[in-house]
Amino acid sequence: MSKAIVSSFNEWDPLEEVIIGTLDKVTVPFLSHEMKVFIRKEYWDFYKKYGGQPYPKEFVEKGVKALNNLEKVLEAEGVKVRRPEPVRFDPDKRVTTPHYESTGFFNADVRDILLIVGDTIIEAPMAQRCRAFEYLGYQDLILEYFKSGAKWLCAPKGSKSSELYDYEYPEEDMALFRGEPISDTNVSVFNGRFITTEHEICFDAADFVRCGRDIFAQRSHVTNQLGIDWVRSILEPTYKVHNIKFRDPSPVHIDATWLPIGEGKVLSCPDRVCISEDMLALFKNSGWEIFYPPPGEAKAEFHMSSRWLSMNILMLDPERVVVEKDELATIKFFKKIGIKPILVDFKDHYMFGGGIHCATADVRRRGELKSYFNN
Ligand code: DAV
Repeated sequence: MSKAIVSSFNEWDPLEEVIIGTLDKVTVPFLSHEMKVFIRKEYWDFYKKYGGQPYPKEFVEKGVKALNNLEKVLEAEGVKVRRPEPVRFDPDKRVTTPHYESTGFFNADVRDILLIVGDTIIEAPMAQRCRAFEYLGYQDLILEYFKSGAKWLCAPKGSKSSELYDYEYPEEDMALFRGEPISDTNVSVFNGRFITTEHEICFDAADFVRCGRDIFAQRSHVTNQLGIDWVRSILEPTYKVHNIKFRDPSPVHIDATWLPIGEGKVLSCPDRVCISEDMLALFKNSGWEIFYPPPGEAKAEFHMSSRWLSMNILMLDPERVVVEKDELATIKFFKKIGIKPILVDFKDHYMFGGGIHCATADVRRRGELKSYFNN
């Protein structure tokens, strides 16, 4: 039995240790070009006005409380929770690189940055300029894990120069909010066009989900094919990294679209179904069942996400799931399929773009590396 502190191969083995991010010194991102696919249009004026400044205090206080609620619930379930050190740098400060100027954004959605595969922590380069330095908030914690025996890899950070972004990307195709049904099939993404180009490697860790020896990755606005190819080059031949595609006009992060919840069970967002024939065949031929959860219904602010944060859940083990307490339909759905919902008051974090899965990174799950597919 492995005693490694960092050891996590899938999304559902019994959870023993987890990182929850922080909203410490969260800063309103500038409405830069690449953020326009991410922020809902009705909030563009807010981001134009406040970009680079701290978020209004009352939003932050509520968001912090939501993260603390999650910490308490997980601890009560016997999970060891780690939080990053307080941010020591000044995220309000404008960062100047040889290619751009920006400010920091936030640290809460640790899933976006850290891809943990087995005993290896991979730091993602991130695609959005305002998130390029977010990794700084996790350095102490990762160093500690490194000293305890974990492997630590940093993906090529790239330059995030203007060549990485498609400045001609049509505005009418931006932030087609992910998850809301769309009738027009002629949107840019369906023709293989994204806000990021293939100029250099870029990815967010949250575009990857882990199922033992098989890892599924989507090309999105924040993860390009070079990013997926880099992860594949690092993890092969122990792991297979598959490209998977969904009918999503504005893909950013896979974990409110396609989320494995146990051996042979995956949640699929009904508004953005899988359109990769080969992947559907792989799941089917390996005996996997696809579950379609109901839409989210919590009353919350959604600045940069769809309402499908309801399915952005965290499995404690194959029998227990952490769900937002107001997502009543989702709670009912899990009960119906025999999974016990553990409730948390979390919706005030939604406005920062993430759900429960986003705000966490599972450091250790009790279990071994296995294959769940007939490849
Ligand atoms: O449905 O808007 C949310 C995931 C963000 N980390 C969505 C995707």
